[in-house]
Amino acid sequence: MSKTASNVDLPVGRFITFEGGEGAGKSTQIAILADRLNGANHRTITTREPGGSAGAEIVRHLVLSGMGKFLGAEAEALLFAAARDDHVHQVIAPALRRGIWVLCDRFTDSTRVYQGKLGKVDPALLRAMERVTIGELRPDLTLIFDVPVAIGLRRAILRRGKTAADRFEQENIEFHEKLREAYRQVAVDEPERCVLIDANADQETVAARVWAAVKDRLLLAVDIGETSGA
Ligand code: Z5A
Repeated sequence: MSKTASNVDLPVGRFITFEGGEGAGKSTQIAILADRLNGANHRTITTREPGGSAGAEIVRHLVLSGMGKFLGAEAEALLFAAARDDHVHQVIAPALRRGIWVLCDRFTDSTRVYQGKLGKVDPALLRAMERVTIGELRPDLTLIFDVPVAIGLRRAILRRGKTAADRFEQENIEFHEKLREAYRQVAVDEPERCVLIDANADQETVAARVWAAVKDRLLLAVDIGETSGA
């Protein structure tokens, strides 16, 4: 979390966002990482977007039902922004100020990629919405889960079972291929913040990759009780 004049002297938690296409395994890995961090005495909460706060969950229902699609990409982006505004102010920022680690399933990169790159919403409009919704808040680390489209969609279908596909699962293969490419580009463009995680492996292997990235970027050896030779 970026330090601002109002929180500079307070304990500051770490903010990790999980990004990627359908069925990449984000939710699965968030739960595993939260257990691991809590076990290492870092108070940790998990949350998600759209949603994560009472107001934002209402918007989640609206958007994922597909109602936003008929309003167009810009209006849909505004809905995600409204949800994020509530989520940041009610949940994320207060937790970080209390020194709690926040693991969030999707955040601003989802808007940049889904509504920006895929929906062709003007980047200037997206930046303006970010100024309003998140201010100076930035993830300390963004893990981008990369998996071949066919595998991700197969996982999403298996998980969904007989329930209906949501708004974005209904998009065609070309959409999902572009989505994957756009996310890979985010990792290339912002290497200080982002780590691309090869998620085309079993859950334990992916979890080990996630933990290695978190250790490397955010945890000093002393924090996790390891010696420098470990
Ligand atoms: N969206 C947007 O457009 N703009 C925005 O600003 C924001 C969001 C914030 C939210 O969907 C949608 O909103 C999203 C983008 C858009 N698009 N869609 N759809 P969501 O919250 O309902 O779902 P999601 O974020 O896309 O996640 P997901 O598809 O549910 O997948 P996941 O969390 O990455 O995967 P998972 O649930 O952990 O795993 C899926 C299945 O695979 C499950 O059965 C697991 O047991 C299994 N799995 C997990 N890992 C593995 C491995 N390693 N091997 C094999 N099987 C695995």
